[in-house]
Amino acid sequence: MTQEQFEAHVLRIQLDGFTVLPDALTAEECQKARGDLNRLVAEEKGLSHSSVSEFGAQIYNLMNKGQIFERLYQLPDVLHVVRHFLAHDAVMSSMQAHLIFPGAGMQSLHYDGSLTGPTRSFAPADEERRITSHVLGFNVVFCISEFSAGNGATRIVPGSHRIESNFVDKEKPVPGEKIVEAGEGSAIIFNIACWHGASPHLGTEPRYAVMSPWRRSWVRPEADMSRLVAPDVMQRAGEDARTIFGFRARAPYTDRWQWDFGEGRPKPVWKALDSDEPEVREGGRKSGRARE
Ligand SMILES: O=C(O)CCC(=O)C(=O)O
Repeated sequence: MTQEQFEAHVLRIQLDGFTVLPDALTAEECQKARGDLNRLVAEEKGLSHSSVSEFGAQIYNLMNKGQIFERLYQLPDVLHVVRHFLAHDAVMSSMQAHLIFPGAGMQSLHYDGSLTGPTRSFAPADEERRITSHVLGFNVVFCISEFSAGNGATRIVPGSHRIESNFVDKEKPVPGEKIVEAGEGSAIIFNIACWHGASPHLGTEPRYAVMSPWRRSWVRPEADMSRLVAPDVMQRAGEDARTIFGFRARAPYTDRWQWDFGEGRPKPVWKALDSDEPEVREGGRKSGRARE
């Protein structure tokens, strides 16, 4: 990406709330990802509480379920744009597929972040206003197959990221609403405060997408990736891994002198304090003190 292209993406995000990076993934990478998603849909279909249904499928924690998905947080152009708005220590908040099957209806317009914090406005003094002055999170939608009008592509209301009210009228058509048409391999990056939703699927082939949302390091993520990420995935993710998966964003849960801020965990001698079990933590306190 040239500097000129980067600046154009930044301006689009400021004006419209979203931009499209074409060719973020290659055709081969998309083909591999589709194969893995088909496998995962078949595997997860029969699980109790599975998110696979007649018209759609959500598959979570993809970084642990196929090596191809590890690419999605290693793309310099995507990271450049994300970090320009969310800072160098932005944290990946989740990684999930959203497949839409032929016949699926329209998903209501909504904005993200109302469960996890950034657009949650439930305190009386908020007077039903969201925080819109800064970008607090992005969703990054990877088009694992082409997005076109009629195949369930994401629709976005340009400029809606600036609306302070937390009310989204789901009934009325919204003027200026846009179906984002994008080629296979594109990455759609949008401010989570934008009103958006999937459009109806009138076609014949599934629409494949993988979402890798990002948050500021101090905003509660959709999932605590530091507890979810598999050890081999961490190892392959390189030196950025502890930032991307949110280890460095963890609040200390020890005395500050026992905490390694760079690593986002207790210092090795206090490792037992990492446990969720109070008995293990108590034993660790005794042996840590003896070893310090
Ligand atoms: O799949 C899409 O196009 C949008 C999905 C979405 O907005 C969501 O699941 O919150």
